[in-house]
Amino acid sequence: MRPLVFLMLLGASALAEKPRIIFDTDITGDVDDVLALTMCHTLADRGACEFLGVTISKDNPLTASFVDAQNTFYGRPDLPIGVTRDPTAQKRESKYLKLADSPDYPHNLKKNEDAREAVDLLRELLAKQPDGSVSIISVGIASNMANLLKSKADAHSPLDGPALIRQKVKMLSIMAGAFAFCNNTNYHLEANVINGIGFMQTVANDWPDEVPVYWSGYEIGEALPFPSDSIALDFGYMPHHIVKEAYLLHSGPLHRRPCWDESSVLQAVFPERGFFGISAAGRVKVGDDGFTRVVTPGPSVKVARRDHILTLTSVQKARMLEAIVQTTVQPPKK
Ligand SMILES: [Ca+2]
Repeated sequence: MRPLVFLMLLGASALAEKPRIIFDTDITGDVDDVLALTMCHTLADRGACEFLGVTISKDNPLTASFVDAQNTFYGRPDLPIGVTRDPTAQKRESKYLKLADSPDYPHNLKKNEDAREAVDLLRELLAKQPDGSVSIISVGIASNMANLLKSKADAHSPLDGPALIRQKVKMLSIMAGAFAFCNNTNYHLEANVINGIGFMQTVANDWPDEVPVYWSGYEIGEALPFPSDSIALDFGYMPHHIVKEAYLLHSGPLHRRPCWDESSVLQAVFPERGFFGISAAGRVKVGDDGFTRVVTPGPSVKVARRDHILTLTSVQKARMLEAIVQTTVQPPKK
């Protein structure tokens, strides 16, 4: 093979390995979803990943409009958006979604009724990608992930949900649960689980064994407080900044909001960069009260090594927080 052809093929294969990400969010109550969505955009701008679309797992009439406003702000006005239409998905008020109605943030998609249904969009996006190439980042309740698992063959793919995931998904990077002492207890019941326990049990029970799941527990985000100084100082490059305004509406100027959801973005895009430690693999079990625990394989315990729990040393913590800040404050690409 001529060297040039070999190099071109090598380049093509390196490009093919760039993570293709889908961001599944409950962007309503907490503001870390907004910062995490920004990271999906800025990391795609830097060429670190390809951003395929956003699905929304909670119910609020302004979710799709806000996400479209933020996507437009970051130069992706046509990024596909899907919303859950599951009547059992949690309805949630928001302190910041009203920014979608501001003239400062123009965009086209104004009503959830005009957005795609989340699972239909997930199935279409997955079916169109190369095998094993998609990293799903899920940072809210698991309504969309559970309903994807329950989905049947359709016009997008002849495969059912688990088979489609097995074929197309490289990893699930999920913010859910608690796996260490955190929030002053060793029995923390984490919001993404307890606001939809049945959904999270479906994911823990039925996600295919062959597709790794990286769990960022409550303790990870709790160890990563977003610096309020950055909100005050780093977003002045635009007269109106949707991230800064959402953060201030939710947390005010002094609060250092934990970076729960941002951690899962970084793990999905840079899984081999050592931002985190990874605990012994096993199986996450979700109790009926929403408590999460890990069962590890042993001589008498036969469970697949599907689930990995993220851990942080103090050095990783500092490095990680700086990476989150720098990718969050990065201006939109012109
Ligand atoms: Ca969230």
